[in-house]
This record gives sequence, structure tokens and C-alpha cells, in this order.
Amino acid sequence: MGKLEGLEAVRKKPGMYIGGTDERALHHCVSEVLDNSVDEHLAGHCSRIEVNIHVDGSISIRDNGRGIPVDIHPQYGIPGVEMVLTTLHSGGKYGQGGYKFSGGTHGVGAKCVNAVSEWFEVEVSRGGAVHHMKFERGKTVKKLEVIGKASGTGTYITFKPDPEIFKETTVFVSSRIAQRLRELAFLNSGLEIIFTDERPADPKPEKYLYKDGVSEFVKQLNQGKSALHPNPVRITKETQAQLDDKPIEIHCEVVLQYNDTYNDQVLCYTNTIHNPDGGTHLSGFRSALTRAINQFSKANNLLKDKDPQITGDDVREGLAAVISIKHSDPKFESQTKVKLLSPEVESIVGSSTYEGLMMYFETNPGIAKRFVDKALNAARAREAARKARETIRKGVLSGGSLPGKLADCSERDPALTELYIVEGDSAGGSAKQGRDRRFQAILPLKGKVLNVEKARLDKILSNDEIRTLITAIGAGIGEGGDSTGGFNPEKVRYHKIIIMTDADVDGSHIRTLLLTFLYRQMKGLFDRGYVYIAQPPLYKIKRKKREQYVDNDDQLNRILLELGSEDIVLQRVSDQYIFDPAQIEQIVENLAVLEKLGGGVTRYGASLGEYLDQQDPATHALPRYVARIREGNKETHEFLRDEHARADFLARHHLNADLTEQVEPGSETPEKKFGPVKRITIHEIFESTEMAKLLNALARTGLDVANFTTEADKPRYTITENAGQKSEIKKRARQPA
Ligand code: 0RA
Repeated sequence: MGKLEGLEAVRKKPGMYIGGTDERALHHCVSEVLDNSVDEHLAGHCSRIEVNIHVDGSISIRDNGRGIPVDIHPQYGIPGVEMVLTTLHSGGKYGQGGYKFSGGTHGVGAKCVNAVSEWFEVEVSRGGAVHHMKFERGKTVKKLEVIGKASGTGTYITFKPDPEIFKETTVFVSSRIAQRLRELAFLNSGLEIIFTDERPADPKPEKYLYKDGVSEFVKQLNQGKSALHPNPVRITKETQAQLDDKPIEIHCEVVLQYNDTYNDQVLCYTNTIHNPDGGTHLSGFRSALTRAINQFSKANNLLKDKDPQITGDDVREGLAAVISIKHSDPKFESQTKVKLLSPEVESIVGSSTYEGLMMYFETNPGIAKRFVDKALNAARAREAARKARETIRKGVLSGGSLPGKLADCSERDPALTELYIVEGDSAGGSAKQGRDRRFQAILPLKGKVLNVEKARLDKILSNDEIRTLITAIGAGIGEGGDSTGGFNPEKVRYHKIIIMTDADVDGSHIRTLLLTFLYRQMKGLFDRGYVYIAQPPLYKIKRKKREQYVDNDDQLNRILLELGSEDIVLQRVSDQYIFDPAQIEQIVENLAVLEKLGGGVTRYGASLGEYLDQQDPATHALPRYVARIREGNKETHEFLRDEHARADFLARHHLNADLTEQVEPGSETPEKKFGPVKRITIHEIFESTEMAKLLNALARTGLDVANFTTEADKPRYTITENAGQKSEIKKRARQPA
């Protein structure tokens, strides 16, 4: 019997397994679990994925795939799901899940996430039963157990990232997750993805489902721009090949549509993983596109003698495209999969793109001619831009004078200096007054900066504001580095370039335009981390002599709490104990968080007060589930301590364990024919762990929330404000149901 390696290694070196401990890595965890569900879809077994962010910051991913195997592994004697989630033993029986295409992380992903989770819960519906397991920091705390009957199959995973690992943040960013889910829905046509962020007061589920997948993706890339032709061109091909005597399978899908801008946007994916640095699929596509357009223009005599040669850059102007390949054994440059290396892909994507395009051109010659015209236009403009850039470079680099509007600093070492780009002359004036002229330079820009997405380089370079900016930064523009006259980061005159626009809509527009320009023409600034955005404080709080600037709402709340508890005396009646201001602050803050988490209970119509009364005096745990029973307009609730209580409840009511809403069998029997049916839903209160922790923290500060309801008439605490007004607290205020 082989030895199984545990997950300690993942906790010790999270960087090696999940790529770090920052916000990116945090979201990467969601992708890892998600990828497994998507693999199930790619294998033809899953049509729906649901993702929910809960109020306590945990997240659930539910799919209707086959479910992780639960049978006992013959060699290791533990259930498949436990192997899959707790041991680094990859390959073998459950290693690849029998997938033809997979992100390649399969079998490593979910277990790493388990390792870095404060808790991790899995429910597998398989073979007619719902199985449950729970882990904490990668260790099994509840063995696999059947907790009810299943109506179908699937996997339901919930985890809460461990703050001991993710020290920077454990807060999921909704937009980030939504974007990835949307992307996945585009890349997997027919896969339905439902996303709900339950943290806002009124959560709204979002549904992503695209019948035409990648084509809809490209149409979306072109949203807000005018397309050169109504329908995207779509090319697909499925190939079998031999690689080192092993059969491999490659599917490729290429979709493109031109728009009226001058930039290109080509997104590359391998097995639904984004490859931001492209690779062999991208290079195959690019050369095929150039070849096809040149071939068509030659065959139809569309080039005049004085016309320049059409290059790859020219055919990419205004191009929106998505390349999505599925590969049974892809090779990437690194663990992060930013670039595809598999050499065989280049010719496969290249030849299918070329053949597909030539066929399309044959049947749509009018559109093909538009492609050629667009490319020719670009070629002519390229010439003009080259000349304009040359002039600028001469101005900037041959000691040309700095723009008059720039209030430069005296320090000459770029590492020590800052350039503030401000909006308009008036802001420029006050910035000049407030600056330290030794190392802070000010550049006021007038009005709207040109939208560089909508203009060609020659036009961009004729704009005064842009020229001023280029000269002030002093390092040229464009690709290719110094030798070819491109942007040279070594020549940048300030290592902090700070965009300081007004805090209004115009300001944010100008900031976007500036960032776009810098990104398009001086990308090296971003690679080196030289670009900053100044964020003025949101509020100023004044009280008596104190004055303070506040950056965000969290900070504002904290300060308001502090100020609010300053002149208050809170006294416990039983022993006359007087809480100190820091304690009051702590109590108020804990109560505020408790109320927020309480949304996880009240959203199901149950009362938070009654829920908190259920705290187990011995273990301090709060119930994990609530059953909501509705019969006509009558509604009752039953709190269920754990999955056993839930299993009992389900058995008592003859219900399945994996359906969200069901009618109690028998409640619609002939005898009761005319009465209303009993609809029952069971909800997991993911916030229970956090709420129990808060109750304990409150108890430690001396505020015993648990036994509030006894001796209801006697005051337990008194509050005296500085004005001498006294109030009494008897019972905990009830949350309206
Ligand atoms: C191992 C083997 C099989 C499926 C899975 C894992 C699996 C993992 C996850 C994670 C989230 N959702 C999932 N769905 C499936 C193959 C199962 C079979 O052959 O029946």
C-alpha cells in the first residue's frame, strides 16, 4: 500500500500550489473548484453550475455533474472523495477523472483549496444518496456520511478561505467572479451558470447562458463599437494527431469580427483557461489571417502599385477575436498557464484558420473586400504615424525643451521624483501651491484628452495635450524599445506618475483616457509599477478640536462608532460593572457585524433573536440549517443543529436531501385534497460559525447575549449619556421576522 501525502505542504508553501496568498490567489481558489465542474461539463455530464457568495465570506459552487466518487478506494481504504480532497496523491483511479480535456490542474485544484480553507464542506449526490464530509484547514473533521436521499447527481462544495493564509484579504470581489463566470459561459455554450452574491441587502441572481457561445463573446467585445460586418466569422475544426507516438485530440474554435476602432483585442484560451500571453494558437492565427487577406487581395487585384505591403499589424487594426482550443495534453510555459507552448497547435490553428477564411471570403466577397480596404487604410496610416513618431522622438530625445506648462521639480533622479497630472489650469494652480517643488512636478492638462481607442497614432500624435505628456515623461512611445524609436523605460523622468483628476464623472473619464493612452503607448510604465491614481479622501469629520480625513465607508463607520461611544456610560446592573469606552466600541462593532451576518437567517424568514437563542451552551455552536415550512400563508421555521438533525428532519418528512424546494409527500393526499400543500425548503446557514464566534467574543467582553430572555422585567444593563439621560436594557431587541 502506497503512502499518501497530506496537505501540510500546501499550507507551508501556498505560493507553489495556488500562486501566492494575495487577492489574485484568493480568487484563483474559486477557479480551481470551478474548473472541476467545467471539466464535468466538457465531458458531457454537467449542464448547470451555481455559485453563491455568502454573507460570512464563504462561497459555494454547486454542479449537476456525476459527483465526486464516494466508493472506497481498493488500495487506500478511504472514500474517493476523501482521496480527491485530502491527499496529494495524483493520478491513479481518481487523478484525471477520465477527462479528455481539462485545465490540467484537475485533481490538484480542489484539494489545495481545501488545504487553505478555514473550513470546507462537500455534499455529493450520487447513487441515490447525498453524502456529506467536512474539513478544517485540510483535515477531515467529519467523515463521509450519507445524510439523505438524492434526486440526481452532482457536487456541492462550500469553503471559507483561511485568514491565516490569506493575510491581505479574504473578501471575494463580486465583479471579478462574475467576469470569470461570464467568460466560462461564453466558452462553454449551453452551460448555464447562476451567480448570486448574497452579501448585499437585496441579492439578485445573475444568469449566464449563451447558446452561441464564442460568437456571442466576440459580439460582446464589439459592444458599443460599430462592426464592419453584421455577423462574426466562425471557424471550427476537430483534429486527431500523433504526438511522440501518443494520440492527441485538438478542437479549435476561432471567431472574429472587425470594428471601427484602431486597436485589436484577441483573447486566447486553452481548455477554457485564459492565456494572456498568447502562444502557439495566437501565432498560428495571426499569420493565417495575414496570409488570407493578402492572398485574397492579390487574387482579386485589389492592390495598386503604390500601395504598401499589408502586414500583420495592419490586418489586426479593429480586430476583435477569440481563439478557444481544447487540447487533450497541452503544454504551457509556466504553472500559471499564461502562454501556450504546444508546437503542434500552431500549424493546426494556422491551417484551419486560413482554410476557413478563404472559404468565407469566397462566399462573402463583399465583406472580404471591406477587410482588405481596412487593412490597406491601416498600412497607409502606419506610414504617416511612423513619420509623426519620428518627429516626436527627435523632439524628446535630442534635448528638445520641456513643455512650458510643466512645473518641473528640482531633483533630477527619477527614482525620487513624482509627476502629478492634474485636470485644468485651476487645479494645476492649487497643486503647484501645495507641492514640494524639490521632488514634485505638476502637469496641468486642458479638457478632455483624446480618446486613443478611437484615433490612429498619427492623429493621436498631432494632439497638443498628448505631445506635452509624452515630452514631460520623456521616454518616447510605442513598441520596440529605444533602438527602433519605441518607448524606453530607462528614460522615464519620474518613477511616480500620478493621475490626479477631479472626483466627478468628467474626472473619471479623463483618468480612463489617460490610463488607456499610457497603457497603449507606454506599457512599460505599468510593468514597472510607475503609474498611480490619486484618491482624495471621501469625508472630513470634525468634532470639537479634532479633524480627520476619511478614505472609505468602513473607516467612517469605525470613527463614528468611536465618537458615538465616547460620552456614554454603560453599566451592568448585577455587579455595577462599568464598561470602558474601548469595550463599548468593541461591543457595538461586534453587534453591527452580528446583525449583518444575521441576514443569513432573516433572509429565510426566520427571526435572528430566536436563532441566537439556539446557541448550544456546551459547544457554543449555532444551528447550521433552517427548515422553512410554508402551508398556504402560514409559515413556520425549524432550526436544525447539524447535518444529522437535517437528515432526521428529511426522513421525518420523507424528503430528498438535494432539492431546494419540495412538497412534503402526503401533504397533497386525497384526504387533504382541498387543503394547501406543505412546501418545505431547507437552507444552510453558512454564517453560523462566524456568528457563534461573535457571540463568544461578546460574552468575553462581558455582554452575555445568550440568556437575555430570562427575568425579562429586570433591567440587565443601564446606559447613561453625558447629558444624564438614562436608559435601561432588559431584553434583546427582536429582529422582525
Ligand atoms: C474524480 C473523478 C470523477 C469526477 C470527479 C472527480 C469530480 C470532481 C468534482 C469537483 C467538483 N465537481 C466535480 N465533479 C466531478 C469521475 C466520476 C465518474 O467517473 O463517475
